[in-house]
Amino acid sequence: MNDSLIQKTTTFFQDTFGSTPEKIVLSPGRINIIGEHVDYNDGYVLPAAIDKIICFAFEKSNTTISRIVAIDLNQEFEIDLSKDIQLSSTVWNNYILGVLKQLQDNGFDFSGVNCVFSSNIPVGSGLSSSAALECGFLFGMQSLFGLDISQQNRALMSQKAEHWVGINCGIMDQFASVHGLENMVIKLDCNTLEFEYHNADFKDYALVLFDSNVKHSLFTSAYNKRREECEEGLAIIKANFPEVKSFRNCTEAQLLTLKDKMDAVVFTRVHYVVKEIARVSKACEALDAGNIELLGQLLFETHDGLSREYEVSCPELDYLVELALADDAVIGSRLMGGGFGGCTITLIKKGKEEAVKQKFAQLYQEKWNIELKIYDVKIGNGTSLYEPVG
Ligand code: GAF
Repeated sequence: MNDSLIQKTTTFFQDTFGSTPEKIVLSPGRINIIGEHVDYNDGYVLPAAIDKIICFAFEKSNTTISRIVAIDLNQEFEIDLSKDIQLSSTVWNNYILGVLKQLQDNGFDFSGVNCVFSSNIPVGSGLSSSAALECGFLFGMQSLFGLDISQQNRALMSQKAEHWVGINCGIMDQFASVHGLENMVIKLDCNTLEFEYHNADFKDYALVLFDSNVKHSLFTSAYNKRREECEEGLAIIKANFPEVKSFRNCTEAQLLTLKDKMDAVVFTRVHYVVKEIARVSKACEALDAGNIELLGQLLFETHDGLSREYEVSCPELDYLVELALADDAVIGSRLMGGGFGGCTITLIKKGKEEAVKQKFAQLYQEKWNIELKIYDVKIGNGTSLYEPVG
């Protein structure tokens, strides 16, 4: 699948610029097994890079002008790096502009590029095509100009690019896109950025993504608001328990004593966060022990929290999880990513996937009159240079 994407991108580059690309970069989207909305709350997350990628082809332009072409959108833009970088009204341009701005703000020495890219990561599905865009573009710039940027800083600079665009996101997506390894999930401590790889062996179960095919427009505002609510809650926790430095050190018992001291909505949000951080460690242990049934149960619990307490679900996603709960072949399912649309991540007994997929697709179509998209994903490598063989 990715071979044809690489071929298409390379050919398009040659047709557009009349030369062979100097660098080809592959940059993946991500899934997250568990640990949702806890990255910006200093919690643990369990993401992985996937085999759906953006392919970039680059060369230096040898001027201050960069020309960037999005093949699939049939759109392009130019930016003169000798002028101030400003936000554009075209959203995808901003992820790239944000990376260029990061490079400038950090004093790196680089000039213009010619770049084309093409993707097979579904956009707006919660698979982090934006992180793949930032991390891949940054890696291309780093490789072309020999910039000294560590893997960790690549993730951090890409995250800052996204903040510049307007989403006050955590580090999970960019970290997974940069650090992914085939068949491994990453247990990431979002406080220290220490991480360890764990085998992604789901035994008798297959991971399937059901894409609700909806994206509700309140995503950005609601996402930033959740972050503010958590900050408000944490300030109250710290004022009452000075030994607690972040949510990870706060026990549920401590939090419950503060119920009357917090706004009811804020309490509900942070209650979810404290429980979700604890669930990630349990889930990782269950995965290591091959107890996939327990892992599945934890996914259902997470969805319940995201839907009722954190309120980042939507009726279409809740419906997909209801279908999962009612099906004997499914042991776990939850919305994945920021929410308000996008995908559920679902564990299905191997051998039963096709029947479940067919059933869900039919019922979903009947209920919402929307086509359910379905992706089987493999866990793949992080951002890398493509070296053609032979
Ligand atoms: C989005 C954000 F970009 C991540 O940082 C993370 O907060 C996620 O939503 C929710 O877990 O993907």
